[in-house]
Amino acid sequence: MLSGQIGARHVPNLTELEIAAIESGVNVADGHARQELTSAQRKIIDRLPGLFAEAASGSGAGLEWQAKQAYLSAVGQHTAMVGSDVLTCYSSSVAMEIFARAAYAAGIRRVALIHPTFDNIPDIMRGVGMTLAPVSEDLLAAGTAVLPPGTELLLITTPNNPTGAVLPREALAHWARVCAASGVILGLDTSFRGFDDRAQYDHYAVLAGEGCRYVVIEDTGKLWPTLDLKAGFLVFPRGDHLPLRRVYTDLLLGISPLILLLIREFADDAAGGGFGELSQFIAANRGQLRGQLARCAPVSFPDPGSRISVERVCVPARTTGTGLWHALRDRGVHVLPCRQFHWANPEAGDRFVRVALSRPPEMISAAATAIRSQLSLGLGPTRRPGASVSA
Ligand code: EGV
Repeated sequence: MLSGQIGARHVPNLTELEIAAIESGVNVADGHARQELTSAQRKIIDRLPGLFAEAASGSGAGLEWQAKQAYLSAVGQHTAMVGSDVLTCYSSSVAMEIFARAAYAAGIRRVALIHPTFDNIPDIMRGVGMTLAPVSEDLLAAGTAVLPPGTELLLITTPNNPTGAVLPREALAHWARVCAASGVILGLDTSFRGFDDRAQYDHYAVLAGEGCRYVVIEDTGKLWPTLDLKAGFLVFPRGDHLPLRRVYTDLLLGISPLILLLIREFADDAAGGGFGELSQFIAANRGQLRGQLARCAPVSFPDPGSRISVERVCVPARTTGTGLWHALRDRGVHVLPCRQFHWANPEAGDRFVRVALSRPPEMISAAATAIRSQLSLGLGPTRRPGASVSA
């Protein structure tokens, strides 16, 4: 059942590779936020003792409502709190696990899942016993995909990880209509939407308008360098009969009010200009990576429109994503190979590596330098004598 186990040979999942990267060297592997705090964010952190006291004395329910409201409105989801219930989890993966278990308990077995996407989503779904069918992100965005017969849950990551592809409003309305007409539940993982205002139209207004059953996973975890103090929100129509609250309470009573308070503060800052600053920061890192690689290395960028905090790099034909990942790792530079993102067709993912952009600019530059010099090795005559090969 565990997809990481193929016979006796262990194929690591992407998170295992990310953990290895944290230990040492240049880590542009995981998608967590590891850039410096902005000055406005620093001011919030400087108030931590006071925030701790407020969290300790405040009313739990009031604080939770404020945090949800602050975050959801900062990402444009103004009607989310009107017709939905919101359960607060320690991470979006915890929310996904709860969703999967609740869906399984309700008898759901057949899931149509966006392809490619981060491997822990198919792994969590398979882990509870679901059968998966891949649906291409392009056909989902175009609204032209045909759902496999018998689909009971359609699960879409938007913006998608690692491609940054966004499900446009018309496509969301289309899939919500299809789901409403056929009794399919529409699941969305919107963890990266804070980076891209094209994913910040009010999804809940569309979902409610079409009358479909939905479960949305929202996430603060990729946005702010809060040392993984974050929340995943599990959002569903009030009165829906999936046993989400029951599974949730099997696992959690709630999350720390200090985290909720930090989210309220960071979300208010985001709405008041912090998201603008964040997109400029990520765009600058993306420009830096693309610029440094475009000048020297025979690579291309398959996701020109992406605004999320990771960037795919297409490797030259003579190598693979796994090959480049391995060679870079030997130099102490950690990217992610992309095989596992293509969970139904790993070979297709081996054309790419993924570079995290939520890092200090110097780290992006060091990673780009290493990629460039690694790829200039073995190119024969084009290799410049004396070119630096160190990271
Ligand atoms: C990314 C890793 C898991 C995940 C990393 C991620 N955590 N597996 N619970 O947060 O894109 O690097 O999503």
